[in-house]
Amino acid sequence: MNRKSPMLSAAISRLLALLLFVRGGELLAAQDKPNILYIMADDHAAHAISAYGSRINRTPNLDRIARDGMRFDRVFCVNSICTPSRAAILTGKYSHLNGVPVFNRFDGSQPTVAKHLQAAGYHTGIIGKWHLGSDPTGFDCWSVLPGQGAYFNPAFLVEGGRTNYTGYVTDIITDLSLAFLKNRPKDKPFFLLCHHKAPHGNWQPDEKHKAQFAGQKIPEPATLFDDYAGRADAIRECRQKVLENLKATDLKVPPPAGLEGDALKKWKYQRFMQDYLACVQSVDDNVGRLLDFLDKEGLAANTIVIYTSDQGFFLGDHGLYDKRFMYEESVRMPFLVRWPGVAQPGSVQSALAINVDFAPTFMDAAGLAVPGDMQGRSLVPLLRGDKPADWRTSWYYRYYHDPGHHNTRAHYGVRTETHKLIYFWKKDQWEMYDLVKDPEELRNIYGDPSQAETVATLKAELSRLKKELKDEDQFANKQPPDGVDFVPPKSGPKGGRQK
Ligand SMILES: [Ca+2]
Repeated sequence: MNRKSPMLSAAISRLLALLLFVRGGELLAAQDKPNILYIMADDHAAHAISAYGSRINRTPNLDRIARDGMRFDRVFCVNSICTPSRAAILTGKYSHLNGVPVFNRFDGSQPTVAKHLQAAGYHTGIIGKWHLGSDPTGFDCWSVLPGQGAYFNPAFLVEGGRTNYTGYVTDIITDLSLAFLKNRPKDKPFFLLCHHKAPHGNWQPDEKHKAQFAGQKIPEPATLFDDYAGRADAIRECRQKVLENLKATDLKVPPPAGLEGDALKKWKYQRFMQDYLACVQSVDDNVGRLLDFLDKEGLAANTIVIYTSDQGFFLGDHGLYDKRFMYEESVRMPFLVRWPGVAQPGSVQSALAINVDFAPTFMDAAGLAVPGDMQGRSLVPLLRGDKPADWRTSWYYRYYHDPGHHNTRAHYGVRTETHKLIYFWKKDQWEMYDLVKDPEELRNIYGDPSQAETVATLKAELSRLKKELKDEDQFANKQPPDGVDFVPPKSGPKGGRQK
């Protein structure tokens, strides 16, 4: 029985050879896959990046990515707050399917792009702001801020405990990212999410930059004194207004005596923007450090570098700060991609893209099939400069956190190449904007009789998208409780973890 037939031996040999060949091929293929360095800031609006034509600051290192790669001009966040955007990016799914409509805990047992890439041989890491409550899954290495984290001397959660650091958070996130890159297994491609806390409120700049904007008059946005005429109630009712709602902890110094009304609003705008822009400047410096490292190590040619933010931000636009609303400044994400040999240097892409496209893009870039449960679409063809004939001409938005920190009304809507329709479903109020004639979204034309046909077309499109995306009002009337912000430790070395 021990005697093998020559035929069987030959078959086994062939099988072994084939296995070795496949194994070798896999290894070779793994090394050929591009590395992915995904850098995401928090609340960094595109209109505070010089590559996007900023009137208020210069960002030379972010501009390097745009100069050497592609600038996307129309990338949008489908639920414009921190935690839901992050869940949408990881899963490639809208909030109603990934289970994170508000600031609630992410169920880390669900599939994510990190898990898929890890399974395909990528060395995966997440460093910096996480804000999803549960421990990260799908990462070989993680070091994340608890909740929002601290600007100075931050603690980080790591596998099995916490580590305290001395210094400024943007520098430390970069240091830890560089350590990840230096210590990575060199025979594997890497997937690193470098997530900055900055420039999130309450905007605490580092020593190097804190005085940079102090003596300057930062140009005001054209809509700083928007009077909200003709709009739905939501914008009047919200508490994210520069004049009324910026707190003493946001402004840090009391306003000069006697200032009121428009003069006080102007002063508050200057004060918060000085700190916001100083925080951005540190992010820019630190992105430069990462780019320099890739150059020095010879990694730049095979590494996709992305710079984005979890959503946009009102920089005094419409008299507001923060995000949440479906207006352009809030939902528009910067998205700069350097991919040598694929994205043409200095190119610009204006196709409509959304943050649920990021996970499919990473899959596609890694040569993997996009899982059927992801709702986004790979941006790789757009990066190559080929816009598919059937590319989307509209996208769907839904915000749930009502009343939330800023008394912002829940709404959903659709944006096309030319128009935007918004429905505040708890108020049964509508807004519609013609983005070509009114790019600043000041004239609500929903009730204009001459627009009836456009209203009907957009309502039909809104219903179509809602159905296609399987939004069955899962969270329309009941939200999971908020639970991602850090709770101070009660006792013991592991206290304070969000489980
Ligand atoms: Ca954010």
